Amino acid sequence: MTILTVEARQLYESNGYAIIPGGLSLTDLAPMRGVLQRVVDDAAERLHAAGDISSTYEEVAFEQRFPLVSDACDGKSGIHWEHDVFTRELYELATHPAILEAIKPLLGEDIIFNGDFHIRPKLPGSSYFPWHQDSQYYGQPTETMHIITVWVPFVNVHERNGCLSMLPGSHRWGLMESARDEKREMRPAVDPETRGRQVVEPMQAGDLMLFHNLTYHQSLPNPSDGARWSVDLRYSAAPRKDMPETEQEGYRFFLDKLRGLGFLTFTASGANKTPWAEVERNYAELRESLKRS
Ligand SMILES: O=C(O)CCC(=O)C(=O)O
Repeated sequence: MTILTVEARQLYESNGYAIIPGGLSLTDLAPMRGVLQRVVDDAAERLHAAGDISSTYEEVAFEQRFPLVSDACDGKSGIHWEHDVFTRELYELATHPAILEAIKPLLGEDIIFNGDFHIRPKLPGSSYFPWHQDSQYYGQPTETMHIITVWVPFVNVHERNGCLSMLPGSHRWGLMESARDEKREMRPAVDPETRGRQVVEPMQAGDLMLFHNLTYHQSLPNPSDGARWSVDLRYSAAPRKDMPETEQEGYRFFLDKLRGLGFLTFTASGANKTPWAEVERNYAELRESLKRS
């Protein structure tokens, strides 16, 4: 069982992030990789049957196939990553004991999965995902919360295919001013590199990157010929009545916002862990109620 070593915990606390090498094995990743392959396969079959692409590229390797499909249909694959992969496999990954044991020392025994997760096939030719603190996207009331992103690469990531780059210690700067650009991506009002020195973080498939909601991070361009596949999963301590009022306010604001965006929060650990059957039912109800509203 992977646990957060004393050293990794100290790194998380001083830098605002830590990597756990080999936190998940390739066997652990296989079911979710299978879902991603299935989603790409279904899209390729559908687009091919509609005459939108001339090949399904089924012989092509995992990293190269989606870029080819996406290119052939001008990026209109019709895949909604966050919804099409909300499966039992995703649930099993999000509640994997290795991940929960890694974050328990930082969040406590009772953890919620916030529900907002992102599958990111960063395509060849993609540029930087710009510097940001996640709370700039979540909203100001979340500044007082502790939200951990667990970023997991499905392939090896490095400087030549868009790995993450971090600004150590930036989680102590508070929430910095930012505004959205024309692509709806946050841009910092002041370049954070004027205040800190970035550390580029190559990782192997299955390594876990844990980072704080105020830690500045970006991802590098991807000049390779393969997609950089990753998932980011987000967690908080289950809200408690003895938390400071500002933090409780952050939870109310944030969990409401996530729900409105169609993300289902559920208890990921402890005696009240939500079983998959209930998660599946609640998710279907949430999607249905959003469709009606
Ligand atoms: O995966 C990426 O390219 C960016 C990830 C990121 O910014 C995040 O998970 O908050």
